[in-house]
Amino acid sequence: MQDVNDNSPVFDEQQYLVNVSEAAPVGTSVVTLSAADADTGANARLSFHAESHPSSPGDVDVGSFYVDAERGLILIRQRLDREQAARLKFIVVASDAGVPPLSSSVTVTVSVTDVNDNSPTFDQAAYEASVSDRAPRGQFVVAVHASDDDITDRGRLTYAIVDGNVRQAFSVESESGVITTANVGGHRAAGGQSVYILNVSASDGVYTAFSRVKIVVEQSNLFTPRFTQSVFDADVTVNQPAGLVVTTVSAVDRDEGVYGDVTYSIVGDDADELFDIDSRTGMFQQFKT
Ligand SMILES: [Ca+2]
Ligand SMILES: [Ca+2]
Ligand SMILES: [Ca+2]
Ligand SMILES: [Ca+2]
Repeated sequence: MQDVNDNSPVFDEQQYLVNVSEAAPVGTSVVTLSAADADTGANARLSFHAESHPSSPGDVDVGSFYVDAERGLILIRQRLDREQAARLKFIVVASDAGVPPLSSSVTVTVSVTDVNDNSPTFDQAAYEASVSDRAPRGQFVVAVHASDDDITDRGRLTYAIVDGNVRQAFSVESESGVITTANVGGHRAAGGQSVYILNVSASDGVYTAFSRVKIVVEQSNLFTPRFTQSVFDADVTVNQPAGLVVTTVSAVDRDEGVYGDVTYSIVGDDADELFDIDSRTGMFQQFKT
């Protein structure tokens, strides 16, 4: 008696959920689908093919896989990238060879698991900050931050200062990226500098990114000007032409920059009517008497 094709193929599973590493090479087998057909002969001889899922139209998801028509074996056809597509969904249809054929379909969902295949990236190529040279140890200066597309590296990046940290003036908290003062105070007395260019790194344990941090150490006013002599003697004669130089006083200030600039002035009720001083040079001149 001739068999009638009155049974559709039936998949062993209602749906297939599989995990595949994004590092799996092309050709890796993902899963083997299995279906049964209660008929006999050609009416039960099954073949498989893939179609795009209504929720993932287009060829991207289904195109990532190759379906072996006879065995129901699914292989990776194109390299997977979790950062591009973390979940791929498609339909596999099982058809018998009856005339006409009967078929049924099942959804295959592939979750792509993460590997560390991306480098961290700093939010900024360069950072700038300033801090007083009298800042106490541990004062906040600036926070650097990097991100990483790999989900397994979220919150796991570590930061370091790899170059430019003369005399260990600064330190960075390896987990937060917060840069604080470590040895800035008194840096000038130790011959320190006023501008630091730090090279900082962010690492996920395999890949490392770099950024630049410019820190200006603002000078504070530490020293009082001191005259080079406690007394400057000068002879003054009457009837001299105005402008005769009587003497030149000088004082030094150990501060750098503007705080080290010394200006001169005469203090006294009468003296400034008789004499004039050059505020920049300290040159002391007599008015006509
Ligand atoms: Ca059948
Ligand atoms: Ca990737
Ligand atoms: Ca990474
Ligand atoms: Ca990854």
